[in-house]
Amino acid sequence: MIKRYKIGNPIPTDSVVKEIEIEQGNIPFWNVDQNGKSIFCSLDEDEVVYGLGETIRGINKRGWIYVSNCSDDPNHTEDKRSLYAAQNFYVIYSANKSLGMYVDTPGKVTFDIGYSDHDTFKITFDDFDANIYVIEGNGVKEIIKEFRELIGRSYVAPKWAFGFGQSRWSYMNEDEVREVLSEYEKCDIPIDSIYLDIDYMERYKDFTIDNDRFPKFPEFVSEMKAKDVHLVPIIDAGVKIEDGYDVYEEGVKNDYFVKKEDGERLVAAVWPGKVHFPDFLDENARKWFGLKYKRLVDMGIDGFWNDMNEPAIFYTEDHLQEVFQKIKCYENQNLDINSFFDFRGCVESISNNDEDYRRFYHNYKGQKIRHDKVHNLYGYNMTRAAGEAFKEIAPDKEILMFSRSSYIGMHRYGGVWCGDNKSWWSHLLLNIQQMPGLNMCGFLYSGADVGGFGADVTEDLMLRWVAFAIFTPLFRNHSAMGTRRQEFYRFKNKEAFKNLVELRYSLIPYLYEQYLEAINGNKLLFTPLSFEYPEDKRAFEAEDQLFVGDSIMVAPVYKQNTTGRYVYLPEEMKLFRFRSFEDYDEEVLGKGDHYVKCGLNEVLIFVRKGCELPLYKPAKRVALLDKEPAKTISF
Ligand code: MIG
Repeated sequence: MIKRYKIGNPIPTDSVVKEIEIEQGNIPFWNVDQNGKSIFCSLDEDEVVYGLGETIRGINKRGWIYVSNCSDDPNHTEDKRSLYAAQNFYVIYSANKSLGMYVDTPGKVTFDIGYSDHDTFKITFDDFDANIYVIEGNGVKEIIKEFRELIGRSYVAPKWAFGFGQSRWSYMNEDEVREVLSEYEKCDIPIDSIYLDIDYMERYKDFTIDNDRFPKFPEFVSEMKAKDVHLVPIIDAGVKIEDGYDVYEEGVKNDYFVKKEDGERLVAAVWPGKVHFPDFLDENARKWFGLKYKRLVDMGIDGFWNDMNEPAIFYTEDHLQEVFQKIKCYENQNLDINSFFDFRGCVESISNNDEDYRRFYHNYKGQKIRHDKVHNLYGYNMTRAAGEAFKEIAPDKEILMFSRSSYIGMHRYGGVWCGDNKSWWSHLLLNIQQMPGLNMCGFLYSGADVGGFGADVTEDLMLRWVAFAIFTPLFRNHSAMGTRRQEFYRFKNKEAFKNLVELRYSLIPYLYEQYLEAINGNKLLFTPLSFEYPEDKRAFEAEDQLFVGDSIMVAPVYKQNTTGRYVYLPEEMKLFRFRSFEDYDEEVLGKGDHYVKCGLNEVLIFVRKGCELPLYKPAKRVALLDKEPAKTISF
């Protein structure tokens, strides 16, 4: 049962699709502190808090402080409080209690989940305005189901988007893309898509193609299509200020860009140099920007990723001027330690500065609203622009779309990737732990940059990462400019990569079916163990194992220089240790702890009692998979 409580006068977010009447009275279990702009409740010793979508740390959020404030921060270390997303749904859960809550408000919210006080959950609002949905029901899965019904059906990605995707910042021209494909083909590794990062554009202008690098783009798209390979270009939020660039000129003419208090358009800088930001919150601007995707769709493109939409800001013209002014004052000074730190801080403050988010306004539902008040809706509405337009420009096409920044509601228009992680073992674990929270919030099509985006990957990390990522809907190898090249064919043990990726293709029909079932039945694809075993304390602590769909459990290895790992089985299961689709061994393991061997070329799949897992003959493309499974493994 869902109840809605209203605090203050919340700005609508368009995240829920059902109208729920406002409840009078207090939020059950919670206290309100008007002065502190906060609400708080106590947590029992055995209660966990799951949810909040794409955040740092474990599946259980208890013991840290999380701030919903979409941020372009490429250092996902444990001390951070905000990443790219704002997904304010969670459940407070134990063997005898399940309470779901969705805190719907577009501004900054702080979730202190037993950080200041282990036994208190405190939520503090920048603006004390919110719709709070409280969901009580028959068990945690029922609560999640009700919540997902409230927010509407999740975006459905095309089946080919479950194929392997290779990305890199950036493949610079047609020939580089051709080479990537031919190297994969030489190694017999399946692949369905190749991503184009910002350098495919002409001077980083959205919806343009650099003619020197991709001289006949539509022909090139067809050439790839003929090989069943999809090209997936990136779109950035900022629109380059350049005379003669139609997107810029139309935006100016029709007043589609965000403006400052005085009515001047905000000038910021990102990859293209100086840009204006489209006002995605303005219905007309959203419609206009969305229809621009048609250009690429008309060239045969059927997949996109939306980036830099927190929005990321390298600097704004205004703030830059302020910084220069200040620097002048320091110039002839004898910098003592205080002024030195001030000086350094002043220069470092130019990017993604909070102050900049208070400098511009949106035209949102007929009102002028300062950006910081609706900050968390920006990326959502960029992706919504595309999603709404696709229905119009390509009603019969399935288009892949995922975004970096997100808010609940965006899950109806696209998926997400988890942004700029690093080639760290801890980020493989983070990838595992982010999946259930994302699913709870409606983001089923998701995944992290496999192998890690920043920093240099090692072959063993890549193998272990792939052994997990073959289960995530988005399975994309992506890395940053300047880092070690990490296409699978660059490594020594090409055979192992081939076998792992082939195993992914064997699993795709099962994964896709379970994915659709999770969407249509408002369930999770990745389920924490404790949801299935609420009475089992150990299941609550197993934060590095997940059920994937109804039939299987995975327990990935995420530590270097190990030959296996401890696995906790909440019930008897049958372990299949795969080296390839054809080569595997199996054994039944009883409830309890086991040290399970797992080589770098192996994947552990645990089949639950009474369950079956169909495996298909590996194919080089999703489109080439057989209609019927080659075999079914079961317990
Ligand atoms: O400031 O387009 O998260 O995936 O490769 C970096 C270049 C901008 C950030 C994205 C990343 C992408 C990169 N972008």
